[in-house]
Amino acid sequence: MQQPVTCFAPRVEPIFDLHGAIARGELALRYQPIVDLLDGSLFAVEALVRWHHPELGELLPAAFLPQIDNERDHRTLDIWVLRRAMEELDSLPPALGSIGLTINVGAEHLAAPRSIVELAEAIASSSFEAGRLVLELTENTALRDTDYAVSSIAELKRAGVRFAIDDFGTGFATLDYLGRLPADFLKIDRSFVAAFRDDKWAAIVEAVLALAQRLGIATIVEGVEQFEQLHVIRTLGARYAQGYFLSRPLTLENLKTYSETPPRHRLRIC
Ligand code: G
Ligand code: MN
Repeated sequence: MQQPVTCFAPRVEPIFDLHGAIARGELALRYQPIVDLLDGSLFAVEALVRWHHPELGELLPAAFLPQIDNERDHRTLDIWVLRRAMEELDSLPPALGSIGLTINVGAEHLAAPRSIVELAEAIASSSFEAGRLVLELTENTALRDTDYAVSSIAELKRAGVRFAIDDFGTGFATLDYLGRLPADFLKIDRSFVAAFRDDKWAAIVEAVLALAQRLGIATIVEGVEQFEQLHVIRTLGARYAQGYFLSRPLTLENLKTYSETPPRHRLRIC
């Protein structure tokens, strides 16, 4: 008698399985220093996620974020990064005890009520001081409900959290945002610094710095890769800077070593 043929469909694991990656411990954080240009002291670190993918190798957010196509999973990732970074920084020696921590949060999530509750709960349940926390609002799509986002920001600000507008000057992070969102910091996108050779771009950055100052918002210039760029932004009056010239994103271990660098050496001034 002929045996019935049983057909098993091959089990296809999704290649970008975020929940699986979290469960298997494939995500890790790096910390990129943000330096105070007044004296070279370490002001804060930006937490940046890496995915050690078993098949694709080490992935940067730019490689995998576009593959995660639902807001719920983006929020899961943001919250995972927030919790892990607060926990790791809390484990640092007291000398590093007061540095700030910046976390990337999709600005569009601030319009999702559940997201605000999740953020507030994660912050409240940690022993990390909320006043050290800066949420960087990044934008992939236009913020649909700015009014709601403004009230969400206000609520988290009452807990002591501060806000930065990330990648300012590109995409959706426009002047309109500066007017509407109660930001504490403005992160000037690295493409402006990259274009510095041209006087026109230096003039734009100078004008943005002046505008931020007028609005009482502190500026963080991103993507500083060369001494000349550092020199120009200091001359133009930027307060904080971040970029490969100052430091690449570091492991927690290397951050401890970096924190021992004499502050003025970071700015290459004697
Ligand atoms: O969008 P956001 O500013 O959060 O992006 C941070 C990303 O920018 C990180 O992936 C980080 O590694 C990268 N980055 C940080 N400093 C520099 C730099 O000086 N040059 C370039 N090209 N990229 C940088
Ligand atoms: Mn950022």
